[in-house]
Amino acid sequence: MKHDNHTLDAIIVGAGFSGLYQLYCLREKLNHKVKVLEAGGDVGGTWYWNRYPGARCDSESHTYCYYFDKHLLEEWSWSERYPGQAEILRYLNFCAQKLDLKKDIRFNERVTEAEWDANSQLWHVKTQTGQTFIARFLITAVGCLSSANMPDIDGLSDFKGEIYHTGQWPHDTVDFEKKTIVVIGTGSTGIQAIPEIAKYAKKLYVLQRTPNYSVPARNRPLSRDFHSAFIEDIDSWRSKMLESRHGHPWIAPDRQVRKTSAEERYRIMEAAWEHGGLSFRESFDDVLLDEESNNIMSEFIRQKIMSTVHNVKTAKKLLPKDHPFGTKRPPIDTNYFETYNLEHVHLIDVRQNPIASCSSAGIILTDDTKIEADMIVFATGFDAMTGALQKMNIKGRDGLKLAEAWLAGPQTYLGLAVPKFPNMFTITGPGSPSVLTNMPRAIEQHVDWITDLLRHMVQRGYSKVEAREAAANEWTEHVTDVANKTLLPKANHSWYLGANVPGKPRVFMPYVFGLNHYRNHCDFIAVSGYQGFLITE
Ligand code: NA7
Repeated sequence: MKHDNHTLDAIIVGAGFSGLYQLYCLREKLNHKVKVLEAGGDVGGTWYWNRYPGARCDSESHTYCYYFDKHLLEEWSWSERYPGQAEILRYLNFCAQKLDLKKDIRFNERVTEAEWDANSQLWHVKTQTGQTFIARFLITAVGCLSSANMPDIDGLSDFKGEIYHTGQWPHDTVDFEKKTIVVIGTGSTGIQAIPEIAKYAKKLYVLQRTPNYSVPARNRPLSRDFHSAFIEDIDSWRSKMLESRHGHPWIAPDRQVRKTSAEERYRIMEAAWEHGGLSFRESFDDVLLDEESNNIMSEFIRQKIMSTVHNVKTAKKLLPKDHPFGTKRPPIDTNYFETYNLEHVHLIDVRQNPIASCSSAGIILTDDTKIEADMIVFATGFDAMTGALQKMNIKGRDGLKLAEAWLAGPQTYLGLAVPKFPNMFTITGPGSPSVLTNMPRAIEQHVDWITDLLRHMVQRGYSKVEAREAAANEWTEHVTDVANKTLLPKANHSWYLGANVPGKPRVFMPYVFGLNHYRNHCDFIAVSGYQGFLITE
């Protein structure tokens, strides 16, 4: 593509798993001139920001990594079954160094505005430091869970102690020793952080709004032998992941909870519980489709909670009852429920007795209970999937703001492109399988697909591509339809639905039908000449 020296072929926003791989593909495969703009001070994305104690990936290490380059797989060996935050960060730095990526990344460069210029047919991208970058393509690689959700609590600014959000954790050590700490939130993050904070705190108050299901992770060290066996068998691991709906190396057997005898299903659940991890849900294939089946599995977990937590009143408070298991992102944990057996850990139900305000000394509940604290940790999640995109003030054709285009919920074609936003791609955007998968598999699929499309354009002398409105409408309707065939939209406060952020439209955002089916569909779209896209010179 022809343009002057200052104009880039592409700007990629974000230097996490997606941005790094997209940079590599465009530079090495298409010889494109590319810059990555990254708000953080280094590579890592999610793993750069989420440094809270206990931060760990729920996908297994040897699957939560790039598969596009055999050397990267061979040369890196993971130390534990699930990778901790620091190890993932080291891994991404290793990849960035091996592939010589950092020279094309501008760190501490937060995008504040991106506008499509119809005359030049280029994107003008402004950053917080006052720089403007110009490029033919804008590719967002901002992650699905990167815009922190901070509740608006009256008087919070009066609080004299320390305040942290898990998604914006400081780089300096946070000292919990001898402190009274309040943790708000019991999603995946809270469930990881609470046992770790409890190890050091003098007193820990957990403010729980919705009790959550959680399955033991059963983390453990990985041996050199494991790594050697894995390397021998990479192709089989890869194909298992590609065949699966979630990009994990396991596939739910053709087996339904309801149709399995009580004795047999108990045996299966017990074995899956002992094995630990996200595959627990996959031990039957109807858990997210059939209410009765789901309830049997949910009840199994409730019994586990009752038998783990010694204090019956506390155990009952921890029982999830208002949503079916798996309809909110299911956490996996290390000693989460066991932590409530510690004398200095107190569980407070803020659904029954909500947070009213904050004073200089701590939290005040609606019934006027005062919880004095030295520190408040918000594990309150994210404005998921759309938050980070909308914060960038992206303007497409005729000055249309992305936030306006998505007023009633995100509208995308394949989760990859948005009508009226030409030459823009959203890696793992709303409407794609993304957060329902083992992310690196979804990311590699998106990046490969975008790269192929750009190659197709270069080869034919095209310079502009835009999703057609009708195709995006049809896709968005399809995303909703397939979600409605499952139990997933039944969780009232799920971030999948945007229901955790006040005022956000309730639309089920990720694509439920499975990464395997999604990949086939995207391949079909490519082979058919990029149906649903308008591609022009
Ligand atoms: P989540 O899963 O959105 O969890 C946030 C938690 O914070 C959840 O328990 C919320 O309760 C609670 N919350 C949010 N706002 C409030 C207020 N105002 N008062 C009390 N409690 C509140 O975020 P995570 O960071 O744990 O996990 C996000 C994803 O990261 C995770 O699913 C993995 O994919 C990785 P609620 O359930 O809404 O009642």
